[in-house]
Amino acid sequence: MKQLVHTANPHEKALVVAVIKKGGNRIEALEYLDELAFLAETAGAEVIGKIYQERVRPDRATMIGKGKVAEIKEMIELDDIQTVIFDDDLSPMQIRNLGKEWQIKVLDRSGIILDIFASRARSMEAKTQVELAQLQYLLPRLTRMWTHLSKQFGGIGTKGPGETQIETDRRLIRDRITRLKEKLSDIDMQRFQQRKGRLSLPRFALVGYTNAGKSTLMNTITHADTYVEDKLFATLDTTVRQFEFPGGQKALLSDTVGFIRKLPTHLIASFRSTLAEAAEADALLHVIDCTHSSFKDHIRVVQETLESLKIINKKTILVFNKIDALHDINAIRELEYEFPDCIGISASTGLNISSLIEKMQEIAVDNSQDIRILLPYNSMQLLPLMYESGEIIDRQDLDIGIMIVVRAVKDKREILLRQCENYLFLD
Ligand SMILES: Nc1nc2c(ncn2[C@@H]2O[C@H](COP(=O)(O)OP(=O)(O)OP(=O)(O)O)[C@@H](O)[C@H]2O)c(=O)[nH]1
Ligand SMILES: [Mg+2]
Repeated sequence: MKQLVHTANPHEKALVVAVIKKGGNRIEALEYLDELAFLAETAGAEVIGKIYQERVRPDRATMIGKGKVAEIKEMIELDDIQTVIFDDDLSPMQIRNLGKEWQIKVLDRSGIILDIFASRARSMEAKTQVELAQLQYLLPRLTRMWTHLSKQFGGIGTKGPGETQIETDRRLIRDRITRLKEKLSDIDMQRFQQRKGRLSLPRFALVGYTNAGKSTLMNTITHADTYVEDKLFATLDTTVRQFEFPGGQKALLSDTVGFIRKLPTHLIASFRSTLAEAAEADALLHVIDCTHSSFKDHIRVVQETLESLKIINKKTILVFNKIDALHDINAIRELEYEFPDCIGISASTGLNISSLIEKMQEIAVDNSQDIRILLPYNSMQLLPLMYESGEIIDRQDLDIGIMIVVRAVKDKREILLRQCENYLFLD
């Protein structure tokens, strides 16, 4: 299928708009409007204005009231605005009505997020996942007006399936969705095999809100060179790296896509395989930018997203990052009081990283155990199992057999103990 080729025009002028519930938390709503502006800028727009309207409930036909529609129309003409972006998902009818009234492109938060993902996807897996989510988002919105607008205006929010595809009927899109799902399940299977084939070491996964500093922490812990940027959704794929604790014990750390409020559900669903690494980890490092004014809300969003992915009851360390930029360093004491099992660090300066690593090592040690086995030469068929079960700490080829010490993680340990019951060497 042809991918859309429109690239975001860096000077596309945009307005961001939110409807705030009357009597609701206005400060929080305004912070989310700032976040929407950041998303729009990440997508390449220049945000000219942030507008909100307090309402008891959104207008069914236009989301905002008639007066606001007229006010925005004036701004559009005055400032040569090309796009209006809403914080909440718009219905196809609302998009149609507003597009007709303003004669410019009207998008919503999900559309922008999908657009950013589309421009950032590099691997085959990420591209397939994003395309699937885009098509699922597009399907109910496939109206003539939308098609008309996307052709006319291009740019941000229209980086979807190719124009020719938009004009074809829904059945074709449904067929494509089926094929993409099949392709993803093949990729899932490959990934599963890869993970199975990987050395059984204690596994940690970084999770957190976008821009919290996950990739920076990945680089600090594993001395790697993962892409870091002060933009939303710098990382879309999962990378896994091996690292060593002081003393030499090995473990794995994975970095993956960040979460955000109102992440389109299709997108979460299609990134399931990317997030499998977190689902199977022994423990999660939930990274939080504690300098962000809405960080508590970010914690909640991440927890809810993990729950929707059925990643629950995992051992989790709350990692309050960026403490180097905290105005009041004592604030970290309050956090420690409020959130037991948390730790304050700075991924970029290295502050307190060693305490974090200590905490991780405790988990790794709890989860793995050294097993000494004396394997006679007539039972060599069990030797590969030793290597699959964990890290080989010691191996001596003796006259009577091979003396081997395996550091096995919890789930592999039981199999190993069962199979080698007769050869355990207890000193
Ligand atoms: N002051 C300060 N900035 C940091 C720290 N850690 C990360 N940053 C900055 O925060 C921004 C985001 O960092 P990333 O590591 O890309 O964040 P991420 O969580 O991987 O983000 P996504 O991949 O987009 O979800 C970058 O500009 C980093 O330089 C820190 O400890 N202190
Ligand atoms: Mg990242």
